[in-house]
Amino acid sequence: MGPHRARGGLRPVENALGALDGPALRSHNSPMTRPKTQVDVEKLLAGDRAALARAITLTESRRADQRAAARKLLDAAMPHAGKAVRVGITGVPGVGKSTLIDALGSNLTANGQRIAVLAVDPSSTRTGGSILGDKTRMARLSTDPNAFIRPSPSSGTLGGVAAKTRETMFLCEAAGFDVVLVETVGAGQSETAVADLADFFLVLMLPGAGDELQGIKKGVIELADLIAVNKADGDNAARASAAAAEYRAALQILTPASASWSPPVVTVSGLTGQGLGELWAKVLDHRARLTASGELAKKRRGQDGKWMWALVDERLHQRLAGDAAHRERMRRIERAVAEGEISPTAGAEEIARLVGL
Ligand SMILES: Nc1nc2c(ncn2[C@@H]2O[C@H](COP(=O)(O)OP(=O)(O)O)[C@@H](O)[C@H]2O)c(=O)[nH]1
Ligand SMILES: [Mg+2]
Repeated sequence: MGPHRARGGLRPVENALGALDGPALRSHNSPMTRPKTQVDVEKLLAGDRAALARAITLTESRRADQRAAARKLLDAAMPHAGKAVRVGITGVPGVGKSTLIDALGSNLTANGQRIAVLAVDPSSTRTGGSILGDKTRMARLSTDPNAFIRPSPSSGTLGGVAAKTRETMFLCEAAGFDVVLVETVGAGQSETAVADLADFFLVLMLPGAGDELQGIKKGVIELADLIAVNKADGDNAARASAAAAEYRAALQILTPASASWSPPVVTVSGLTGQGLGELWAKVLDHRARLTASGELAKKRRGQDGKWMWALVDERLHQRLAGDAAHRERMRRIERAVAEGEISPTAGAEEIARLVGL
């Protein structure tokens, strides 16, 4: 994409910059004097990847002054966000998410689109970070000038990580990315968090499913806008079709979340690329239907409300956990509750009092 792709109805960049008074965000400093976290908004909006990367780093900062600068930056970026197709992708580790994203994303960039890939993995501090592994699984996209790959922040509460991912998504959109793919591990609550920031939620399954739905909780099936049985290649092809039939039956007993969309089940192979064209056609069909019915706009507004509360939760959490004395006090309260010395209600009361609630 050219750096000055036209976007209809935008505020002039000068106005956006005008909203960003303050030393941390001035755009005229020479690179020599510019602090690492300073963001050139004009470059960000023109799609500059280095500016985008710096902007994301700024939003992930925990320093109070940088948090304030990050909020200003987001305010400037938000009017330019909102146009991307947002797809969340989940499935158990090993189901082939990264491989599929690499293939699907490469098809899309070959079509002239710019793709951002984000990851939500609140456990990555414990596992040592999976994104390096993911980058090797996304060999094509990681060297594609029209793709941008970014791991989730490596720590924080799930709500906080998801809130940061959401901010990252908005920044990518402001930088002109057409599609944002968010990968999450099929564990814990992260699927719900990702479903809450996506327009379309894609659940990947393995062939040879069986009734137990492979450790994926039934609640996740209910979130799916599409189930794709992956690895439908070679010897697996027949088993994949059988699994797809099972999931179709499982979905039939659920009431679809939308009157204009019944989640389909398809078979795909991220390895061979089989079925990926049909899969993307479904994403676009879903988009067209929910746009026409007004449901997409409504869904996004609902997500904004949840985002706001996630931000509030995160700030409260940081207020509590950011203070060593508070941390020690909370550990003691927790122990006292666990040992039955005080009631959970009394413990919560004491913790709330620490932040003046
Ligand atoms: N046969 C086959 N293997 C695949 C396919 N997609 C991924 N794999 C393999 O499955 C393993 C896990 O893939 P990966 O994309 O890292 O899964 P993730 O953990 O869900 O991101 C790797 O060894 C891949 O080569 C596929 O479509 N067909
Ligand atoms: Mg992966």
